[in-house]
Amino acid sequence: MKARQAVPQSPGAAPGPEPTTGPLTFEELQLAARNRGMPLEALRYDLTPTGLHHLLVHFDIPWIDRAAWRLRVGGNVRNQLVLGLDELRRRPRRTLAVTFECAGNGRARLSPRPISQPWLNEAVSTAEWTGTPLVGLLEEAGLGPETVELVFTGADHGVEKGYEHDYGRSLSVAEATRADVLLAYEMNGRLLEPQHGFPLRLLIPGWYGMTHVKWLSRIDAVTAPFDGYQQRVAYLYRRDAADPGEPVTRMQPRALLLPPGFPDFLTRQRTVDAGAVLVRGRAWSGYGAIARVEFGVDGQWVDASLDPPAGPFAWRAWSAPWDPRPGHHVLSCRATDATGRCQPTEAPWNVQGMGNNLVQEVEVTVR
Ligand SMILES: Nc1nc2c(c(=O)[nH]1)N[C@H]1C(S)=C(S)[C@@H](COP(=O)(O)O)O[C@H]1N2
Ligand SMILES: [Mo]
Repeated sequence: MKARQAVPQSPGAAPGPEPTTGPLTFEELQLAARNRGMPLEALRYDLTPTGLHHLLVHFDIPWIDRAAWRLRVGGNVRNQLVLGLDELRRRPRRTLAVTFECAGNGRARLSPRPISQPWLNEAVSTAEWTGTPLVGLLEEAGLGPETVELVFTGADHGVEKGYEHDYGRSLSVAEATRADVLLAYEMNGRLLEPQHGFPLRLLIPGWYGMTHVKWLSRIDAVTAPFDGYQQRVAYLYRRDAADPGEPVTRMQPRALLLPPGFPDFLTRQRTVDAGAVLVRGRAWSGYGAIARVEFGVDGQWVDASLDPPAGPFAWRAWSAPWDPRPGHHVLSCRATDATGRCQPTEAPWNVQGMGNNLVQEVEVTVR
């Protein structure tokens, strides 16, 4: 057996590579070739087809034997629970359309660029998730009164910045017992695909992706805040190495537009024929309903029309008419939510490149 002592067992976190303004590194290419975004033309769909849903896997997709797999609920509870997939499927069922985004979406548009999965704008999708509400299971388990958090552990295992661990995240009791938090076993009406967490994942509408723990194997009630790597080190907004940071939680507002016209293979620059077009897109926020979307052409903004909301946790469709004049143009859009949060025109830099909701820009040439 290989010595495991070489790898620290507590999340002290070895320093990672320095941010860079240079070309894409080999490490970023390795990550980008495994993980993928939603092609922006898929903004057409209310529900992203499963094969077009964005994907982010920190380690390897674990192999899980359906018959042998169990979810264990333990820790500070009165009744430990051990449940198979069929038992979970017999419990109360709820389906929700949920938009979620990787917290690193926009990272590659930062300067200098933190070295990790190099997302541009495309790490977002919406699916219909079916599962059983977590709160019912927690009531059955009976949380001990000193419980402060629930820890959710996946079956995947690896090393990150020198710290070896099973992927795990925690939630406060208040957040975990919200009625809309699901243990999901179906995505768009079918059992989860291996890459999306088969057989079970956590789904907490409104939050960035890292909290939706895939390949769920354990839920533990704990009496002290969880200090696993993915909780205490990985998902923080930190201004610099000395900053203890703020946890990354809910999604910042963002609007995206479906690039009009057709692309150049290599540069992705767009060509559009002159003549009126309706530019369409989607907008979402984890803090509140989308209240406004603006559409910009060369820095001139107009209000877009909003479609009726498709549900409390799904992105909202918008559209804006555009009468393109021949020449080169930059199209953009920006969302404001019911809490007044909006998108910046300068990227909000932080050490790990989290939550960069800088407005999208699409370059087009009208002919
Ligand atoms: N167990 C486990 N859960 C995980 C991850 C992971 O690597 N392991 N990645 C997280 C991150 S960072 C994101 S953005 C979402 C991505 O979910 P998707 O691949 O189904 O889109 O899963 C989250 N859940
Ligand atoms: Mo993510």
